[in-house]
Amino acid sequence: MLGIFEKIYGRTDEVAVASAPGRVNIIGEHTDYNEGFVLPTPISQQVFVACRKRGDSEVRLYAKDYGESYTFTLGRQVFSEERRWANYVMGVVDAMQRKGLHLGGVDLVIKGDVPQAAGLSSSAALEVATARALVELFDLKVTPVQLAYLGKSAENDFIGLQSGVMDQFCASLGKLGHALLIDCKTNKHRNVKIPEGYSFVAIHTGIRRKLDSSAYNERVQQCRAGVMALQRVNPKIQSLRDASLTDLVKASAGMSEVVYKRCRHVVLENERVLSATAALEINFPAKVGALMFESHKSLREDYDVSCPELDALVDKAFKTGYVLGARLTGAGWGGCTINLMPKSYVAEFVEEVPAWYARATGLVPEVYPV
Ligand code: NG1
Repeated sequence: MLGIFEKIYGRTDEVAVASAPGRVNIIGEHTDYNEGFVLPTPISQQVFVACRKRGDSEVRLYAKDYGESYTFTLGRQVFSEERRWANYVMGVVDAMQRKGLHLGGVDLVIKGDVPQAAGLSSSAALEVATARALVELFDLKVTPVQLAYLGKSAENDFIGLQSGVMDQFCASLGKLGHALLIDCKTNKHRNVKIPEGYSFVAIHTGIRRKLDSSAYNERVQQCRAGVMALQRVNPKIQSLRDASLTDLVKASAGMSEVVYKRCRHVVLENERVLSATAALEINFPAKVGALMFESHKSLREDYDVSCPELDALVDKAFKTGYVLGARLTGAGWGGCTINLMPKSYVAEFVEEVPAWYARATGLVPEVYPV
């Protein structure tokens, strides 16, 4: 990292370096922006950010993986169509300034190996690594939870995606080898050890998921519509997190069928996250796996965010007989599935499933053991 920094900016004294990992979500999809529960785990791939003060208000960025630069002036950051990666840094700077955190100009380098557009949260890793590096460089007082919310604010207020806090929370507070249970309403969280002898393997469909913000934001709106209908039967409900299946049935006459199905996914997915956490804690991975298959079915049928390639991979995983659970991970519409299996079967999975998928679809899948 310092070698690249020196090559681009000439010196490496007083450089702050920080990193943050990507993540894969074990279970709890589209629950975070409904104040629900999620259970992601960090992956070993990370984004690194190195920066040094400049003494003026220019921010100069260099993205090693693209060989591209971008410069902006503090307080004048504007969304860039050509340098989309730069928006994540600008979004974090924007969020920090709005929080009254005092920054100056910097020279900054980014590099990383988190696969992009794969549902592995390279953007959250970049946001959290950027915020961490700036916090260290300017000696700011920011807690890890606040750091996660700075990243979320970059997404929501600068990029324009109404995403929840799961990815940034996991990038900021996750521990390798552990699942992180996050209560997105209270920010309570705890790391839960993944049982010895079991592995999660992510496999990419080869469909680069353009996080189609309109389809994602449409789901957010549908959930809000559901909450409004639920409030008419139970005014205490603030978000889908507060609703039970009984509330939903009572309120169903006041919502469209599509909204009802979206809400049903979220309400039941929250229950699945808590059950999966308990199952991990009592060392019962087969139960976690069964919940993962259920989650995928619900994402496909009720939330309508799957695609034929994701469904084919989940189906194939089921048919192996040794994969305990599989589901799409991340927002959906392409990207990865996550598969739970005994460690002793990882080699067989990695050999069998991608080759089958390539023959069946003509697409080249990448595999990421977690
Ligand atoms: P991915 O697809 O990994 O970017 C997105 C949201 C999450 C969450 C999931 C669905 C972003 C940056 N993140 O994750 O907050 O809502 O979808 O569970 O949009």
